[in-house]
Amino acid sequence: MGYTLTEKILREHLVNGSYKPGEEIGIKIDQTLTQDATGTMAYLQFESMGLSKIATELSVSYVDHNTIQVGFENSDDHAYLQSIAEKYGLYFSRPGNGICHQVHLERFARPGKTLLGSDSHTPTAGGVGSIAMGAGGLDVAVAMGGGAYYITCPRVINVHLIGSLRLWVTAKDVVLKVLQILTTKGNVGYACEYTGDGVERLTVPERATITNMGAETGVTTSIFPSDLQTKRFLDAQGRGDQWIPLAPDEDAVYDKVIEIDLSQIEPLAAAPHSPGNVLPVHELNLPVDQVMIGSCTNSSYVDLMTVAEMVKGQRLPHGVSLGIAPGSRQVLNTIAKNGALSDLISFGARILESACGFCIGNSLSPRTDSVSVRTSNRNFKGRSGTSGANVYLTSPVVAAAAALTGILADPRRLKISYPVIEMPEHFEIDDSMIIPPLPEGTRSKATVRRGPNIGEPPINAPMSEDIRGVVTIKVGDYVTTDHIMPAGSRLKYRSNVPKYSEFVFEPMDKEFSARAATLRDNGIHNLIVAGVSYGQGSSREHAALCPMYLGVKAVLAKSIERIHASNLVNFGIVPLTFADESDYDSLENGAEIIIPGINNALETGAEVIKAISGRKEIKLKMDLSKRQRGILLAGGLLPYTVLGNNR
Ligand code: MIC
Ligand code: SF4
Repeated sequence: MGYTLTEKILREHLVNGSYKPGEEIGIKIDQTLTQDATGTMAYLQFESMGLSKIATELSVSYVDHNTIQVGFENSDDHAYLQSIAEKYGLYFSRPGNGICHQVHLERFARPGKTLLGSDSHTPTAGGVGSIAMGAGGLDVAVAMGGGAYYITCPRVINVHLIGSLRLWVTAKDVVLKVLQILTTKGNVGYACEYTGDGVERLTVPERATITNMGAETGVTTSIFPSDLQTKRFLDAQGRGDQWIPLAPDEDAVYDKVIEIDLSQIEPLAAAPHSPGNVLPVHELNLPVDQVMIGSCTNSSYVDLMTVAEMVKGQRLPHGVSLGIAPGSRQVLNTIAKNGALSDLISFGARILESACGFCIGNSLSPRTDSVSVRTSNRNFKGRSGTSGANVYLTSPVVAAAAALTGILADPRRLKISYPVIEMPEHFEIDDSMIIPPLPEGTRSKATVRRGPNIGEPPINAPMSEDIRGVVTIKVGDYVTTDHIMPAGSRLKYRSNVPKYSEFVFEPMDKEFSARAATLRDNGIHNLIVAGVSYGQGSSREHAALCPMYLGVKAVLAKSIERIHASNLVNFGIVPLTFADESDYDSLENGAEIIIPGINNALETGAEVIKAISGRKEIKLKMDLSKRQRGILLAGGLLPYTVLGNNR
């Protein structure tokens, strides 16, 4: 039986465990990336491991999330990150150089390599045949130090693409179709591997749109083969020497197969408030207030050129506001030089920095009750910065059509000819905003710059004998990390855990933080009760780190998403799932809970543990590896690693 491409690359990087889907394996990581919103904490954690340099082939620190710089906090973080890069031997991509995933794809991602990033959209690099995964910052810090990264050995879904896309239908519609089929839940522990003749006609930036938003299904990663399209892209980026051909074996066996005929896909949109809420655009016909084009999903050269061609010579309707954030300085400079930027400006677009910006809700929030059409990948309620807004996710051509007409509708009704834009044979290459690592002998002289907003990462105590506490909050299904630990205007506190902790669950329950802190100070443990798919979305480890700081000891949920579950373990919070889901109904806010003998259960490897609430006994599943139990006993991955365990 042949190997899937996922299996081939993972087997080559296997350093712990045996390759059996469903079991935990340790993987050697070749490349890491961080961004500033998760990176500062990751490097603080790296520093506390006491290592003198990074042990990866390549690590890049990007600044793309917090570039608004209102107040000193963001700039202090940037200075800290630059000084860390100087000291430990990282590349540093300066603010203004672009969004981490877009820049990594352009300049660093390589077929056959493993990449771990402290951002959930790291799988973007799967577009060039890399096994690229998102993780919490602490996991990335450990990988930078040479430690393995642990995942559940994935089952592989084969997404078999046949046929060709019709005009006005794009890669974004392909991934929206995948989301319609797979939904945003139930895919934990899987990887998506794309094959079929339809793949051959998709360029690398198109593939990257698909692997990027694959994150919304909850799969560990998504990957395309490395073929002549990959070679064409790497050649155009002046990196042709890094190309190697990679494909699954002819007789590879997959755990699931989905076939999609590209010629049958229509322009689609994800309606509020989930990327999995996918509908054909022609069913919508909605008046639009705002259109935002950009993000790591859709801000490539071809994406923006297509938009520019569509709007050239036209005028933006008075009721619509249009913002455009090119994904990288390479893209921005190219459209500046060829005149397309001027077409966009003349049309009425507001040109934003090459950064995450609007996507993370830290600028251009739409007005209350508005309809905002965005080319990004997440439309969770309130993520745009306006909880009353209705955000629809679409392709750039659907977004441009909405900007032209003020209506979110099928772009084919515009009756204009489709501007076919080719990927250039040579991209403009200028890496002057990427500072390379200093030669090794000069690094130790670099001093780390720490502003007043940057605190030490808090370290948890080892696991107590029993958990004795109360349900401090009970939440429903699909609670995202944006609900647990809001970004937007609160983002600037990422390096200041006590301050950021004041905003845990802010969008759902403003009193949570104060309530939890009081209980913690009185020696009472906090517990979170949740429904299905708890912790969807971002990789932000603050959604575990800050609850840990507030004294949360366990999450009792119907199910928990992959990255968040590992983050909980990394910060000493026990992820538990109900053996009988109906027990969820019996636990109310404020209910007292005792989980006797948790420490012992972790030590002995029990798979089920009993919790007592009043007269009721509740069975909870502990689906944890031996290593994860060790981490929980130590109080988290940092104490566990400092104790010398994670090699
Ligand atoms: C996101 O898109 O939600 C983010 C902001 O990029 C996060 C990372 C973060 O919270 O800093 C992600 O996707 O992991
Ligand atoms: Fe940045 Fe948005 Fe991409 Fe997250 S999803 S990395 S916030 S552009």
